[in-house]
Amino acid sequence: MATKKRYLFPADYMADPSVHIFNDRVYIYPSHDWECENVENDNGDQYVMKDYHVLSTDDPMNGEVIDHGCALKLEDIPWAGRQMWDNDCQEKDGKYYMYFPLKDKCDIFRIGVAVADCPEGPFIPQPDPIRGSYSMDICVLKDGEDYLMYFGGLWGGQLQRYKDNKALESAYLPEGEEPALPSRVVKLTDDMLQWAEEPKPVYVVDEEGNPLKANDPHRFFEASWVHKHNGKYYFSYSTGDSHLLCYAIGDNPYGPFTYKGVILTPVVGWTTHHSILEYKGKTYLFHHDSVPSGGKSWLRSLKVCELTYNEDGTIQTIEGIDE
Ligand code: FUB
Repeated sequence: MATKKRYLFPADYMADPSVHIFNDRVYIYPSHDWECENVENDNGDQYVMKDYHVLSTDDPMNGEVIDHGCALKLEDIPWAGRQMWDNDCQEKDGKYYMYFPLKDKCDIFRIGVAVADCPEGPFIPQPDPIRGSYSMDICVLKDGEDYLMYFGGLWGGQLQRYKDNKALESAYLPEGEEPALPSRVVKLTDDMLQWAEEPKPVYVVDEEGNPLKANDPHRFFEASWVHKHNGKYYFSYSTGDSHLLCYAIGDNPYGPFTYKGVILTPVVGWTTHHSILEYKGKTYLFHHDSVPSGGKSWLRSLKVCELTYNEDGTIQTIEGIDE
């Protein structure tokens, strides 16, 4: 049977939803797509986002979706160059911390933090990005007392420009049978404003414990998301140029995570990006596609559907294209 899906916010083009429950409501932190004149390229120059809105609802499939308005914009960020891509938000001690990737004035992705008193913002940016930060596509997991940031993405996401958290003289993207480039995970400091340690690679391995290879269509590309289910950690991600959302399961938030399968087959549009949330006894997949814009990959629309686990904890694959 086809999975019932809903376009969450037909009034505007938004993408890359990061979703959390705050004060018993579902808060959605998307990126905000804009029309652009640029030619589409592998650097993602067509993704010209320059602000963030926050949305919320108390019923993802049927309820009203409220747009709380602009929560943070490019011109308010002192170090801003261009392109506010996928953000995430977490709460600690009554404050809300938005983490966002943005290219600085030298066109290098850094990760910024902005702080608010309520989940809908407005968010006030820190004067500088997180020290030593790089790349994009952020997810922050609250794990007990710890807050763990996952980040990184290939091609336009610039992850191939770094090794052991240092910039390379020349970018290096593994090929063929070489191990795929992994996402990164790092603990945040108690004040939520910096990294508390050196980021570590997040390995996705096969059933024998070998890292997935660069030529595997199921390897990590971007859009890390981590959620917990029945005591296990689920690391899910986009495979970029093979256009899948995949997942892997582990016993530890730092991994390794054992590859398990495909969550969502390709959608209309180049990118696929998501989050997974359990709310009021149901599990939801939030994602985007480019159907409403007639396939323009840089004008995406937010979507939601229910996600179903099998008894063994694996996830049933959802079709990305509706009949
Ligand atoms: O929205 C810009 C970029 O496109 C995101 O950072 C990627 O995950 C992809 O969705």
